Order: sequence, then structure tokens, then C-alpha cells
Amino acid sequence: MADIKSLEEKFQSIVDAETKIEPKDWMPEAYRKTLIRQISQHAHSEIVGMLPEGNWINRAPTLRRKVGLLAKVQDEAGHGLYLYSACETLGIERDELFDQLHSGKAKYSSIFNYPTTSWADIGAIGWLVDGAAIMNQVMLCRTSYGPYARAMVRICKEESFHQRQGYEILLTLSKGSEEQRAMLQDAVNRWWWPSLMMFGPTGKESTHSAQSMKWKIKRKTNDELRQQFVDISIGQAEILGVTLPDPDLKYNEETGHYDFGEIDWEEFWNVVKGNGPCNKERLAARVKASEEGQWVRDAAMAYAEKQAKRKSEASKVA
Ligand code: FAQ
Repeated sequence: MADIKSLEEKFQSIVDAETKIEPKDWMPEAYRKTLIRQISQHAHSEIVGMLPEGNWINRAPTLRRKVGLLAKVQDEAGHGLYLYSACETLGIERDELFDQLHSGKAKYSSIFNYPTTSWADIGAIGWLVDGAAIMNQVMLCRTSYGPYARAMVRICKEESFHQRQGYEILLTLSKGSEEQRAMLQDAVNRWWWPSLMMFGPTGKESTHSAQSMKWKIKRKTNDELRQQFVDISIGQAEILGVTLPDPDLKYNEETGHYDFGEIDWEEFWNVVKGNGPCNKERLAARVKASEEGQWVRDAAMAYAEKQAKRKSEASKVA
């Protein structure tokens, strides 16, 4: 018992000294579990996040837009793969992570349970959803676990491109016809609040924050990041000529930040618990993709086994 305590103290002093924790280092079991939970939820979010946008690849308005969107959706797949790999360094198999997603045991970001009903939604996802994701992920480049921090550096660079491709789509719509401007406003009306929810629950409802901040897994609270996101979005909305759907948005001279209205937390928890507009559809799509891809994994395993067998037979002969 005393041993564990001194190991934990030593671990905390390493974290406090800003030295990265690496896979073979000793770590408290709860630290490992928290990381597996967060990194796997993050990986699942990237993979499920391909679905709402994938819906528009064959309906993109021009070849240039299609190429941009295809590249973005492929990047999300890559992010999922880096993150699953980072998660595996903590001693969990990828199959188990997939089982957790497919059985509904693992969470993924609430935002991907909303539908993409118009082309402007693709712009709004880039501007707001990727924008919110970057706000959160920049701090994760300094997270205490080495493999996660290193994966985040590359992911953030790619997310910045995603944010700009989305904003550019909206900028083009903002200079278009009345109908296009209405489509832009409608998309912003639907994506604004769910984007604020992405940062996670507020105050004490954020049950993991205090411990994760102590371990420097998280560097800022959900509320701090949400506020930063609101503050930077105001000027960007002005350039687009859109109104953010919150009558309570107002600059506060005292705090130097924008005050904003009450988030509908009932809606948030409802979506997190699996009752959002697209939860069932999203999970069904992932389960179907996994089942249909089983033969590829089986073939790859059979090939690897055959190669290993040949290699061991060859070494016996030699
Ligand atoms: N949705 O105590 P906290 C992207 C859960 S990637 C669903 O505050 P924590 C790229 C939370 O898991 C977007 N559940 O938790 C892209 C916990 O439940 P549990 C994803 C949520 O971990 C863009 C409970 O509530 N980004 O968008 C959500 O300290 C465009 C209590 O919450 C990441 O995953 C939510 N929004 O803080 C792809 C970043 N929020 O596990 C395609 C990494 C909270 O106890 C297109 N993750 N919950 O059952 C993080 O930074 C953190 O995990 C937070 C939550 C900040 C998300």
C-alpha cells in the first residue's frame, strides 16, 4: 500500500515537471483507465464523424468542393487510426475498443448525432465543429501522455485545414443569392448550440475534469474552452453576416468575455444517452461497415499467419 502511494507521488512529480509519461512507465491504474476512456471516445468520434459529412461527398456542388470534402473525410479516418494506435499502447486491443463502440458501451461526441440536411451544413461543420474540436485539441498537444500528445500535433494541423475549408464554403454562400444566404443562416442556427455542447458538461457535472487536470491530461476546463470558442466566433460570424442564434450574447466589459445564454443540458444528456436524432442510424452504419469488412480482416490475418509459418519453417531448414 505504502509502495503504491510513493509510486503515485513519484508519478505526480513527473507529471508536474512536465515530463511526458510513456507506455512502459509506471502509471496509476485510474490514469490508464481515464486515458483509455478519453482516447477511445476521441477515436470513435473521428470515425463516426465521417458519417454526417460522407453523406455529401457525392452531392458536393463542384469538383473542387468534392475533392476538398473527400480529403477531409479521409483525414478523419487517419485521425481515428492514430488515436486507436495511441490507445493500444495502454494495453487494450482494438477489437475490444470496436466492441465497446458497437455495443453502445463507449461514448462518442454528441455532435455527430445531428443530421446534415443541406450543403451549408458541411460548411457549418468545418467552421463550428472543427473549430470547437481544435479549441479543445490544441490543449491536448500538451497532454501528459506522450503517444496521445504526439498524435494530437498532427491532428491539429489537419483540423486547421478542415476549419478553413468549412469557413470558405460559408464565405462563398454569404456572397451568393438570397437563397444561399438563407441556407447559411439556417445551418448556423442548427449547429451553433450543439457545437457549444461538444465541450462537455459544465462545472461539477464534468465529473472527470478535476482529476484529469491534476494529471495534466486536460489543461483547461470544459467551460474555459467553451468561453474561448464563443469569444472567437463572434467576429467570424460578423464577417459571414450571420446572426448567432442566442439573444443573450453580449460583451461583458467586466470579464472581457462574451456572456451567452443557457445551454439546453437536457438535450445534451438525451443525445449522450443515445436518443439524439441520428444515434441509432450512426451506430447501425458502423456495425454494418464492421460486418462487411470482416472478410478483409480475416484475409489479412490468414496471410500474416501463412507468412509467419513460412518464415519459421525456413529458419528450421537453415
Ligand atoms: N459527447 O467529466 P467530463 C472531432 C461525457 S473530435 C458525448 O467533462 P471529460 C473531429 C464524458 O465522456 C470530437 N459525451 O468528461 C471531427 C463523460 O462520460 P463518461 C471529440 C460527452 O472526458 C470534426 C461525461 O460526459 N473530441 O470533432 C461529451 O473530462 C468534424 C462527463 O464529462 C474529443 O473527444 C460530448 N460532447 O471531458 C471529426 C477530444 N462531453 O466517460 C469529424 C478528447 C462529455 O464518464 C468532423 N476528449 N461527455 O461515461 C476530451 O477532451 C474530453 O473527453 C471531453 C470531455 C472534453 C470531450
